[in-house]
Amino acid sequence: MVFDKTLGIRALRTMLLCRYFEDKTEELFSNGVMHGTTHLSTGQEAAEAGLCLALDEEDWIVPTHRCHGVTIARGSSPFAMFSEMLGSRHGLAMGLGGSMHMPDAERRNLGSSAVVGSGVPLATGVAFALKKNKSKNISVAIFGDGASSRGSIHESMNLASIWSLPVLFYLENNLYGMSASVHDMVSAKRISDRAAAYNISSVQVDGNDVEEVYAAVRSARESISAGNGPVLIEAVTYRQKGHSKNDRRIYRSREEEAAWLEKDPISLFESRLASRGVLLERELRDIETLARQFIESEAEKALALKDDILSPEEAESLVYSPRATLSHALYSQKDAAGEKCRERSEYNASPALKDTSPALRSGTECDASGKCTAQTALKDTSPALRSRTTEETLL
Ligand SMILES: Cc1ncc(C[n+]2csc(CCOP(=O)(O)OP(=O)(O)O)c2C)c(N)n1
Ligand SMILES: [Mg+2]
Repeated sequence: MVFDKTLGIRALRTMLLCRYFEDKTEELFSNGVMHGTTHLSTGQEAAEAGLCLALDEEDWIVPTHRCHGVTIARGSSPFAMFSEMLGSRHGLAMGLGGSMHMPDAERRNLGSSAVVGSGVPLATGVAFALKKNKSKNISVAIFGDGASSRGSIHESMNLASIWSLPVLFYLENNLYGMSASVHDMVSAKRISDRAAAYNISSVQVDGNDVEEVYAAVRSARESISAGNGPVLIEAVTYRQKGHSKNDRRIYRSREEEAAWLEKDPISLFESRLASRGVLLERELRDIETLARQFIESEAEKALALKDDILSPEEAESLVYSPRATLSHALYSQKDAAGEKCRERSEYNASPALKDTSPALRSGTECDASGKCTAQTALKDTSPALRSRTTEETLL
């Protein structure tokens, strides 16, 4: 597929923002300004931009732990992403999540988890909801080559196929899962071949070619949205940096890395735009400069506000699980009242535990059959839980 000038500039700018965001993140980690860990997707920009540009604004995505690029490409604010990693209240998860947790509901991004492959069943569930609500939108389950052997992904593909769910299984095959080469870890010649076992159509694309990725996603999206069931796209790419920080990459050769640098997705696309006469060298440099300046200024804003963190009380009011002592106290009250609650796990889910629910306090959580009704009661009385429920209903 050949992009027109508008889409070409958009794609280039998106990829540059992803690249410069990762460069800045690496710098801030190396300087000890950011803490924790981070997984850079430098080199995978075409796979990320090609995917996101081809989606509808109302489609849902569930990224992986290596989520920065896809989050940028989906249109999230780099300021909010830097803030997330710096731990401030201005972050996408108010600083509670960090590098691997960047949900952005406005952009239909459900966020990722550190548990490899865990987003795939979630995205499949989203697809189920979309189908139930007769939506034309799709859900995208993003996962890596390492994750591709996890059982939950195969269960998801099987169900999605049986129920003909509107889900795009998007495999970012960057050739490694930590230090393990895909060639040593996956028995199939191509990972995407596995889709056939679930009666799912699949295609393998050059994940460093933004136009090829975009075309494949557009066509898959069209088919999925028309009700033809799931599709799997395998975008073959390369992570140019280590798995996470502190990875000296002793499991692969410098020659291999150099060969893939030759196929850098941004350089390739810039040469293509120049050789087609779409953009002059000078225009390419201007786009680069503007993208870099934007990322720099977003980082500066985030750094200036990095100490603006949530108070412990605010942070606690945002987590699902109550403090152990609090939930233990509730169990004790219940036992003291001689009531048996068979579904105790239902006590764990409430951010509103410190909230206003008289029902929860009065110990009337079990109905005659022993079923816990606390959640229902909370839904009626707690604004916090009510709004969360509305969000869930939207799914
Ligand atoms: C269930 C689970 N198993 C193992 C890990 C440790 N782990 C973190 S990242 C990773 C590699 C994932 O590889 P891949 O799916 O290819 O994604 P990539 O890191 O290459 O983007 C592993 C094994 C984990 N976080 N969760
Ligand atoms: Mg991988």
